[in-house]
Amino acid sequence: MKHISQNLPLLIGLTFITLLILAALAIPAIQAQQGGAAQPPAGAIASDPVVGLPPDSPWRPVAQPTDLVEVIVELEDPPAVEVYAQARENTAARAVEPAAAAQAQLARIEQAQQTLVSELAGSRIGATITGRLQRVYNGVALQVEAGKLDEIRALPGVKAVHPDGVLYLSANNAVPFIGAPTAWTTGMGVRGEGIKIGIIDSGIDYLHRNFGGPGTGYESNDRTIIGDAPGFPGVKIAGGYDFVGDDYDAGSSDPSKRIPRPDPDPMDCFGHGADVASIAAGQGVNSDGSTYAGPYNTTTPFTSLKIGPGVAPKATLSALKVFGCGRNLSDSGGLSLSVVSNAVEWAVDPNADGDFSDHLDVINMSLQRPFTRPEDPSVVAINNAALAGVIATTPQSAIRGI
Ligand SMILES: [Ca+2]
Ligand SMILES: [Ca+2]
Ligand SMILES: [Ca+2]
Repeated sequence: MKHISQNLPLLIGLTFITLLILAALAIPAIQAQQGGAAQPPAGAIASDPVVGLPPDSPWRPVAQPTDLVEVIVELEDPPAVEVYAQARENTAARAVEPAAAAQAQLARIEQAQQTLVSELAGSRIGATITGRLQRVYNGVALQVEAGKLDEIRALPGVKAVHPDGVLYLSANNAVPFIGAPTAWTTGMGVRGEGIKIGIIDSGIDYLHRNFGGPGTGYESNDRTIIGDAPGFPGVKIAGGYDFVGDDYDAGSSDPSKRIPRPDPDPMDCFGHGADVASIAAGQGVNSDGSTYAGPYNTTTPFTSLKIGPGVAPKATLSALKVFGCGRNLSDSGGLSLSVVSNAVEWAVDPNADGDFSDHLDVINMSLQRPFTRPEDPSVVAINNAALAGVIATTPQSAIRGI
């Protein structure tokens, strides 16, 4: 109880901020759903590489044995966060500290995955490994010829083989202001202090003044390396990662584009993630283009600001980039369930040391998917992230699909 009471103000603040962000982001998502935006972009249906969709799906593709498909191979052992949560619940015994229990489970999983990966990537099956999940899901993501799937299912230690389905960006721009000053002053006085929000989206423009950046240098920034431009990692955009690289597109007919090529720089290349981040925690921009420095209360000069502050202007952000740069500005391309699961995995353990005490508080995903199944790895991953204390906010249409 001592632990809970010490953290009560943060917990209340967190819940409050989460509800506000959810309210802000749900409005356009519901509109998009009513407008039929749950359809994938034109041209993507015929090339959707998903296998194993429901039999009544109008998008069920006909995969030839030599067609390359993307799947997630689930292993038998539970993911590390389940073991972590069990150890934490067992406070009386405390035989093993939660972090130590999680690290031991990660070591077990790593060993089993290495054995499996050597089979999968060997000459008999010839798969290309595209990702590995250990914290919120125990699985290996890969691209392989469709004709090899039965062989994979028969390998020792394999629990199931899931299609690594495609998600799309939720239409989610021009969000109306939702009355944050009321929240700042009449709620708990909450402005996001001490709260860490992850934006799972197209990246964040950390050079933008709305996030305390210099407002210049976008063109000269190399989007595959960090250290060549200011602002990342920085005070406002405290962390993040590019899980896919700019050329990635899970909905492409070109199999090579469906393979993520990560890099450390999560710079946004078409603005959606920066918009979502702005709504959640932008600092605001003055009429002269400089960063608004506060205060965040009823005196905040909204009418004269170029960009108003977000719901939680004092929160820190992590830029979890899961989209490539798309075929054009209005079409972001797609991402796979394994990629979004990888981002959730990062949110649970940002420094990847197996101790989940540094987890983010909130993750936002403005994503959608036409079909959902409870066993979809991303559904399992998001549910498991809650065991470590990570709250997921998604627009209503996306909840069905992730
Ligand atoms: Ca860079
Ligand atoms: Ca990048
Ligand atoms: Ca950690």
